[in-house]
Amino acid sequence: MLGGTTEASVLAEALAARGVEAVFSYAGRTEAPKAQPLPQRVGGFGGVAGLVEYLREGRFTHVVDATHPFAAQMSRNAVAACAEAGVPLIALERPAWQPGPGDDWLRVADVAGAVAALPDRGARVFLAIGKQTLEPFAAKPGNFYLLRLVDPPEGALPLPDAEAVIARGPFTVEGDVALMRVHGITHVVAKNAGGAGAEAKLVAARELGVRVVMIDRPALPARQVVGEVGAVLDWLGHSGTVSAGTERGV
Ligand code: 3Y8
Ligand code: NAP
Repeated sequence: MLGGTTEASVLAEALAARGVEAVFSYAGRTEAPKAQPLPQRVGGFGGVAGLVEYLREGRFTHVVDATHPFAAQMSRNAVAACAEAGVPLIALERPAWQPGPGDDWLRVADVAGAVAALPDRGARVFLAIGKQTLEPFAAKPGNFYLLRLVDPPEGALPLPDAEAVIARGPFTVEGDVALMRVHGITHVVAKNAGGAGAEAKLVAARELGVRVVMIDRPALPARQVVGEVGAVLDWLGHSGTVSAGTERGV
């Protein structure tokens, strides 16, 4: 299984409890990823060809893509590699967030759209989008940026007026309200990740009347998608049964 999300961790627990032979795969984006109750591998496969080879060598019978909705390259590679290797693929994905009453959202298509949507200067922006897509915001150096990163940044931040908090989710509403209040945040930039692990900042923004610039998910190729761990277990043929895993799910 391709992991790295809350849902992936829940699925890993369910597979381990049922004795399903499976391997949990991390990209290696963070220094100390959360331990899983399954054998783990860390690092890229080496593109589609590398994943095809890995699937064949490991004689995997199923692949579960439980990566993040913005891990678009991994998901695209999984579709191509599973088709080439003839291994069935299912994606476990949480629904996108929808704005509710009291929300002040501006939806944009991508990171460039998020930069364009911000004031040219004087805003105090909570960039809760990790560290991989920070550079584009240097186009608007006149704003203050509060970054939230999983690991301490190596070297200087790419933004002149910025501060980083080092924290790994899941986050709480009271924690995010306090964080945004103490920094006088006027805008939140978020990826439409869905799920509960990153939702706190949206509730906090609603309570504080702060504008949210919401980045829509990237388009992904057609594949079977389910929203619940139970549906993955049914697909694997393990719903409710504990069997000595003769099959290997990834
Ligand atoms: C390496 C594994 C679990 C999974 C927990 C979820 C919840 C907490 C919220 C904010 C938003 C952000 C970021 C975020 C969240 C969960 C989940 C989720 C967002 C870990 C993890 C890995 C990563 C990679 C990391 C990215 C970054 C994105 C931070 C582990 C903790 C912003 C996404 O420093 C970096 O390079 C970080 C890179 C990809 C996005 C980016 O572009 O920078 N996730 N996050 C996985 C791997 O190596 O394969 O270290 O334990 C997992 C989790 N992060 O099991 O409890 O399920 O979404 N992750 C976003 O949503 O915008 C933080 O701050 O409010
Ligand atoms: P990405 O841009 O879609 O993928 C880039 C490359 O990283 C892939 O082509 C693959 O390398 C490798 N990779 C990605 N996920 C992998 C995995 N689970 N196991 C093995 N290799 C993986 O990926 P990303 O957005 O950087 O996300 C990386 C990880 O962080 C994923 O596990 C994802 O679930 C997690 N995550 C991402 C976000 C986010 O906002 N993007 C949020 C929360 C968690 P090769 O081509 O060499 O195989």
